[in-house]
Amino acid sequence: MLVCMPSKDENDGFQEAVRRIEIAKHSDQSHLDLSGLNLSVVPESITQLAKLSYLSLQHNQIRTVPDSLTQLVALRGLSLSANQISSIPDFLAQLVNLHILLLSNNQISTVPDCIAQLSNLRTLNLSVNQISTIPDSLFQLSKLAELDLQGNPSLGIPEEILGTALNPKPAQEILRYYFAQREGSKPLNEAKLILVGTGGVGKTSLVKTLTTGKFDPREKTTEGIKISDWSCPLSRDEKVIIHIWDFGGQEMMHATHQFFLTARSLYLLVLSRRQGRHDEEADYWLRLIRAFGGKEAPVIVVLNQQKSEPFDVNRGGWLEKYKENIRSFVQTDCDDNKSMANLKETIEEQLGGMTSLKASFPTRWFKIKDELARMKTDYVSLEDYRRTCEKYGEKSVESQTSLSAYLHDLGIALNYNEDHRLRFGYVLKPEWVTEGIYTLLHAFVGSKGLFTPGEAERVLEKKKYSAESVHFILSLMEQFELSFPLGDTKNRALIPELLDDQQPPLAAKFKLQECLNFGYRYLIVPGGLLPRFIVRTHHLSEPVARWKSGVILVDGTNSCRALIRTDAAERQVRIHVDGPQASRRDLLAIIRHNFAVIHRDYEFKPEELVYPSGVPDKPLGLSELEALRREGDITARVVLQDKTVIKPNIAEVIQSVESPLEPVRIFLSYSHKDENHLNELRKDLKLMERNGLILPWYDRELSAGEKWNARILQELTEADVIVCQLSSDFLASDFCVLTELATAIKRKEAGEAELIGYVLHECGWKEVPKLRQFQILRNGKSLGWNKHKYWREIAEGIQKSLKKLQGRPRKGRPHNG
Ligand SMILES: Nc1nc2c(ncn2[C@@H]2O[C@H](COP(=O)(O)OP(=O)(O)OP(=O)(O)O)[C@@H](O)[C@H]2O)c(=O)[nH]1
Ligand SMILES: [Mg+2]
Repeated sequence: MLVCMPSKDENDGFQEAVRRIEIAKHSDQSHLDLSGLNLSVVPESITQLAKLSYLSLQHNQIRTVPDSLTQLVALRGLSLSANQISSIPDFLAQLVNLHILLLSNNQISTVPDCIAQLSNLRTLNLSVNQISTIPDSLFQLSKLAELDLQGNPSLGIPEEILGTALNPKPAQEILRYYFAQREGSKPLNEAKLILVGTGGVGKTSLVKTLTTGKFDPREKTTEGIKISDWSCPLSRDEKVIIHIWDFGGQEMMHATHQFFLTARSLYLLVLSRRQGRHDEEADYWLRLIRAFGGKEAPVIVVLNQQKSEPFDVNRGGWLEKYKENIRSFVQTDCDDNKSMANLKETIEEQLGGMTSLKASFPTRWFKIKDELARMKTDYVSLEDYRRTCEKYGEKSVESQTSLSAYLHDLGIALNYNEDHRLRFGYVLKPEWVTEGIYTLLHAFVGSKGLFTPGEAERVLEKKKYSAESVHFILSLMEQFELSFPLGDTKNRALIPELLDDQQPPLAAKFKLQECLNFGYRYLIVPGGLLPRFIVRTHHLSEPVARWKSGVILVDGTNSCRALIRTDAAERQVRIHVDGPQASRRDLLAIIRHNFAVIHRDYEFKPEELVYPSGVPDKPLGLSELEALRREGDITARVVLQDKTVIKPNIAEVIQSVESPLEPVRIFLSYSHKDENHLNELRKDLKLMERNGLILPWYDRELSAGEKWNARILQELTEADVIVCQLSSDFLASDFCVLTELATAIKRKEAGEAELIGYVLHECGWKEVPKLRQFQILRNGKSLGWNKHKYWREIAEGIQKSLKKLQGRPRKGRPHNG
């Protein structure tokens, strides 16, 4: 028998391990850390720790997993990461209580079937190994939530599917993708190229010259977005299809562009000398790209029209500021073949480095994609999309969703199915949507954004849009917060982006010194910010009190008024609230809540500004004041125009703008199969949400790649109210019942949260004893034929319960203010 003894230089570590095991044995310790001890063998005495729950052996020199570990029957967590292990032994399956198994940074090439016997496993980390296949049996690990397989290139799973180390994707999603792809796959070889820049810089000319080799000096301005496909050779025998999205540069359309800037795309930011103000230009577009296309969205900066008007920019400065994004600078002229060849080469080079282009696409996904592309209609319903997926063997809803995210980002089939009003889940011809929206934007410039649905139909009828599809486009515009229905007798809607530039005389009547003042300072005021705010708060403003860059809101119940307007030169939005002192903070809370929701879409958060009483022109940074308060400072110092110095009380200034009511946080628990129903409720809760009274959360708000399990649990433990949508699918879902419901009950029993339930349809909910803890709305009556009445009553029921909660200090989470 070969006995492995530690070599001399490992001896210290080995002795230290023996010592720690001895201590653990005598103190009945549940955790033992033997990491970083240079161990190649584990002391045999470890077998005496039968009660040990967690053992770390990471960062050692272990080549073979010792079979002594099988004695540690109580082990829940085992880390063998960063060793030199090349195979996982079958006896590991005996550790049936393992929840966490970490084997990253080893040399493992095969995952044995025995892992599937670890039925309690929640986390399995196999990152940075040499794994080339995964056994089908892993699917049996029904509790597995986190599976880290990064750094195993032979598996061929793209990053988008794997997630990142901080935000891994759900394990089942990774496995589903892997097994689907194993049945046959090939690189996707499609990518999206997006051109942005001010009007007239030469975006369309560049596209045409690149794709056809011909330059037309009489190019016309692009209205909306022009989409074209370009078959581009990456190497001698490899061609990729590039979907080019050429954005019209006119300012009026910038706000709308945001909705079509996507991840997994390559961006060309085009500038020309004539357009001037290059630093600001670049800032504006790069911020927009980062906010919507992702922090690391790749950008090539194209300095165009060099022949007639040569120019350069501060390349070093820009690279410093946008190092994650700017990949290259290229000087071009459409009339100069050499520079165009250079641009083409740079694009090809960048495309070559894009992982999404090389992502291995399961064969069945290709079939689905091709069938969607063959469809003659402009859009299909979510059900039709799912049917097509199923026809080609893609039955898992999660995989269907992953595929649709790809199709959306690539601009092959857009999907906006989060909105319950949108009957058509999938838009197959993106141009059909963009042309519809931009046509309407142009058509209603004259009426300053006012129109009736009938007028919209007539405008789009000329472009062969059916009445039904016009309804779809209008719903999409509402969803994008580009327009809203005025609710008047003519059924008119308004696009605030097209409002008058002039502020009404009413605005000048505000006495700023006497107001409660607040503001936001931006690096650049994003296009469409105020129009979007006007859409969100339209229930508080009159038509005459809205203009393109401002609005006056009136809070009828408290007779407070607020003037909100942008000061583009100062890069600020300024807010002035007038009315009874006691109620000003209520209206300000609504305003701040709505800005906060819009700001969520921007990567760069503005600075919040507060003002000492009576001094509307001396802003102080709110976060700085808070820092000073934490340090114990009592007063701030402000030098006025006439050089006198005032010392406002810091706490008073902060308190004057603090929200008197914290929104009630609601967690919506439901089965994904009933998602359409949940959307009905969300519509009815919308107004309360916009008034800052509630903050609803449901798991569709998880961002791509987020650690879903952890985030759901966090939201659950922070919610003030947990609302359960009861149905047979809800009760059949382990996650809904075992995790969400169980946590909800625990929190209710601890007096931390309120529970509300409503019954979607008869499902035997009375049999579930735990549900007695819930306040069941409508006495448990389920959704009948009168849908509207049902949802109104459910929303009213929730509202009533919330009224009781509002203002009451809430347990279970830190309380501000
Ligand atoms: N000489 C020369 N003219 C150019 C070049 N690029 C564009 N132009 C001219 O500039 C004008 C505007 O070009 P477009 O390609 O339409 O510019 P654009 O950026 O697409 O403009 P929008 O669609 O309005 O945003 C046209 O008259 C082009 O012929 C160039 O590289 N050299
Ligand atoms: Mg153009």
